[in-house]
Amino acid sequence: MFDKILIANRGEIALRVIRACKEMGVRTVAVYSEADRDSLHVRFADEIVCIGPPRATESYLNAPRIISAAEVTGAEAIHPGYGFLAENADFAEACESCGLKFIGPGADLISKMGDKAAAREAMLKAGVPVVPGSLGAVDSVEDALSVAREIGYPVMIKASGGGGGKGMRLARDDEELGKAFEAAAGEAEASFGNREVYLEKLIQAPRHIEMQVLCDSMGGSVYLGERDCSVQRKHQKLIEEAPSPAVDEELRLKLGDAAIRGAVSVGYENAGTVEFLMDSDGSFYFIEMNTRVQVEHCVTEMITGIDIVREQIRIAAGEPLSVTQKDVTITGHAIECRINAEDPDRNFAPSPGTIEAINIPGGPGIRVDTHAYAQYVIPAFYDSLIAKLVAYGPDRARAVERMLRALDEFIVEGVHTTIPFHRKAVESDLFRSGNFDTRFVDQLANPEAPRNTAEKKDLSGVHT
Ligand code: MV4
Repeated sequence: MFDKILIANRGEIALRVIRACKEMGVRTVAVYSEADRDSLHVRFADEIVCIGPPRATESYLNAPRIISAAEVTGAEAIHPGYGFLAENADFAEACESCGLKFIGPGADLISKMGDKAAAREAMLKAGVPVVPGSLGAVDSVEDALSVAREIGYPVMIKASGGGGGKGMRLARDDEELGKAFEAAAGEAEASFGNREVYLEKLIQAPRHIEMQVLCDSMGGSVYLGERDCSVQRKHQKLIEEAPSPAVDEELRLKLGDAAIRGAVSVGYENAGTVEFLMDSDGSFYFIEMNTRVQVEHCVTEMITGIDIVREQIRIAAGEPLSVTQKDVTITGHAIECRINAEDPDRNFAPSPGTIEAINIPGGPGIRVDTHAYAQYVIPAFYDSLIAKLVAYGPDRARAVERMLRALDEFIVEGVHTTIPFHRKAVESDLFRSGNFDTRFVDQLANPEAPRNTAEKKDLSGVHT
């Protein structure tokens, strides 16, 4: 096991990694920018290194400064958290070439799964269901047109270097495809330095279902159940839950088998998330694989009792997984609300500033992962997440009740937050029914809008 780990991140996830390290007797090094001098991850780390001014490119995105901090403190491994350099293959490569263990999959896997067209192709070859579309990238409008005619419109054009909704375009006919192709390739070139695009048939009103996997360095691999992340706004997840109200035991076995088959076939190591789109008849299709611990990993931890960050560190240290598949059981239901310093009444505009007062919820079944405290100054330089409020109950209905009770207790003064949005969302009949898809946020805002799908069965009671 490592003696000392450097956490190349900030905020709640840096604190989360420090917590796992402390429980394992591993010493911690926090890196921080001048804007985070008073942040909690700095307070609770064993050693701290200021790596630069607030701008991320001068601090949390600056690989040489992070690696230098590891060298001067004698850290043996680096945990990247999520965001920043967590899925940057060059950073992973740089760590390894400096004799530092990167806590995550190897650089080659990061770049392979980071190329969304190559990831698709690898999953297809592994027998994982993928969205009907092009085998890999499409290299001309003619190629795109022939694929579109084969799979049928409407189609999605996606950037190989994109992911998470970045660089996606819809085309409903040949004319739109011709225009969208050039625009998508141009935007991909500008955004990702890679103009490659691929095609997928549009899955109408999908649910966003993702499967958590853990693979160690000696062939051990498990899936920890799915998360339903359909409540998202502009590709930013707002509410996640585990298990999904739309997944029963039979479907969970299929999703888990597909996720493991895909992970093993690409030689995956460490924690990973296999993302699927699921349509209303329960068919599911691979879209992406994320090679990092995700913001929403907490809901999976609550229903399985497995510490995902602890497993990541164990795997990186060459130790076997603590569990085999037969040890993984799903008990109860967990829901996570992302509390962002944003103003839902002003189009979720960021609302940085000083937290004048804060009351953090507690009591039965409540977990709050946060770096916020009274008088903490939320910087404007980074993402707006200030807390993850997780409510756990023996079933979904109880988890909903608890979440509403906890949201009432969660008081933050001095900045706007998404708490009012979450209260409105979770108490809605649509959310309580469990019978929604990625159109949820729009439907919540426009309840009268026609829902152009046949009324589906109430899923609030679905429980495995
Ligand atoms: C799709 C899709 C429908 N059909 N792909 C990919 C990244 C993820 N964050 C959103 N993605 C989607 N990919 C095909 N072939 C629907 C989504 C999607 C979505 C798209 C637009 C607006 C909001 C969305 C929310 C979840 C999923």
